Amino acid sequence: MPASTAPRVDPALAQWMLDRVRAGDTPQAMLEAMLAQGWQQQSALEAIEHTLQAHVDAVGAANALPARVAVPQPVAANDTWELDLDGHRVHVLASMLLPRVVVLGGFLSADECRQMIQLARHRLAPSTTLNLETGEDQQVGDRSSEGVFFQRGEHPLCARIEARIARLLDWPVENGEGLQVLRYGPGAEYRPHYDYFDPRRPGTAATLQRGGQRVASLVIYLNTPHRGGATTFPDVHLEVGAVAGNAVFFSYDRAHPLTRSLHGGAPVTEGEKWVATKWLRQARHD
Ligand code: PD2
Ligand code: ZN
Repeated sequence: MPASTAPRVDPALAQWMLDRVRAGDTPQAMLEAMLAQGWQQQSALEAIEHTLQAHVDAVGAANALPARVAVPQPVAANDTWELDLDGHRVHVLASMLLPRVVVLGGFLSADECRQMIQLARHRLAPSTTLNLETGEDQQVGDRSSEGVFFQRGEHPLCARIEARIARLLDWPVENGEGLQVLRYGPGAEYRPHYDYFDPRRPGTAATLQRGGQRVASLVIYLNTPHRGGATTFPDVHLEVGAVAGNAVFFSYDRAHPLTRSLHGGAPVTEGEKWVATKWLRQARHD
């Protein structure tokens, strides 16, 4: 019904109708109740139709699938198992389509891993996650690592790794968030979560304005924990072992669980685990 001709329905009346629908009343029963209260038939019918249609529209909008977007893709990961990234040789160890997951061997050298840990070691702070209601960063029990965010290009080693990632994924360096180095001590974990931001939650608006949606993640293992610490994909019962220098790439082409990109960092049961995470955005992230 066009807005200009839509009946104005008192919010309390609309709520009464929705409560009756939820309680199992048919529109006919509702109409009879309204007629008994002295409503004119035509007005009652219009009010019922308008309220129910508005309700159906709201439920539909809340459940609508977010649009599919373009995502990065490791170059030649479908039929080439050895990649030369500007002189650095990387192996594709495993590849899965849904969720899109690619496991890479030798993405960083032992020296690069060591140096990256040294750069981060003295700057660690408890990890946070975004509160989806308020937009604030907050510490939560689901994520018990410590970490540090580097600016893009903050150190020549960061710049070299960022260039390698851009080459691997054919995705602009500028679309990447700065590298985040994380340390998980004994018992620390990152419980299963999605890396994309749910656009329907108010706390995600500000971050979505900076470069759009996250569309892919690359978790690079900087050491090999003694026990535990795999990256897990619970929807498909996949565990990727944390092995120094290796990396796991995964992408999500819409902000929706249908991507099956739910993933977590399993608890470290002995020793410690260091990773560098790179999140890729749709557009330039400043
Ligand atoms: O450290 C991990 O394995 C891990 C698991 C899940 C890291 C992240 N998510 C992340 O940094 O988003
Ligand atoms: Zn994650």
